[in-house]
Amino acid sequence: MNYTRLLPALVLATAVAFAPVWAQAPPAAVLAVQGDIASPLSLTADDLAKMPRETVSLPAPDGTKIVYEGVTLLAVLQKAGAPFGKQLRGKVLSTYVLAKAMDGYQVVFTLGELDPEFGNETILVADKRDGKPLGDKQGPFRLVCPNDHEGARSVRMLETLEIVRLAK
Ligand SMILES: Nc1nc2c(c(=O)[nH]1)N[C@H]1C(S)=C(S)[C@@H](COP(=O)(O)O)O[C@H]1N2
Ligand SMILES: [Mo]
Repeated sequence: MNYTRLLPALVLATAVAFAPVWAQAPPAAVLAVQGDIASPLSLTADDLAKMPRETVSLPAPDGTKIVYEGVTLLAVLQKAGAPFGKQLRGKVLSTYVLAKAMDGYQVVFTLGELDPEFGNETILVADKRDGKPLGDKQGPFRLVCPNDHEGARSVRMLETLEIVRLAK
């Protein structure tokens, strides 16, 4: 047997066998919107890019500004069928959103603080900072709460938004 002559065929066979594995792009990061909700969602950056876009400017420590871009938390939750407007009355007002991050960090928002007829608070689900996608420690998705005086609810590495209806 002449193994030297077999070698090119072996290399080719290996390449063909592994091509599907090498060609596979890493799976796109998703933001899950789940819980007590009509239409649970898995949103990718592409999905967010097609939704109405908003920007929020925050002062940077060096006196310049940071511009975050994304979709409002209200719009994301509305897309998933969360109750707002006339549906957000009575015991439904005890509904909250648990925002969970990849590092286990979690904070809560209420639907009432987001609804335009109540708190009308703009919270952004951001996927860009100064025009660029967010880096590893920040994203790919994060919350930005421009009216909070502290940064602690601006959840970085946002992974899941879980809607919890306390009163059913
Ligand atoms: N996932 C995650 N997000 C987080 C935190 C955290 O520990 N984990 N810390 C919070 C706190 S306390 C602050 S002050 C801000 C700081 O990040 P920033 O300066 O990029 O807003 O992130 C907030 N978001
Ligand atoms: Mo903080």
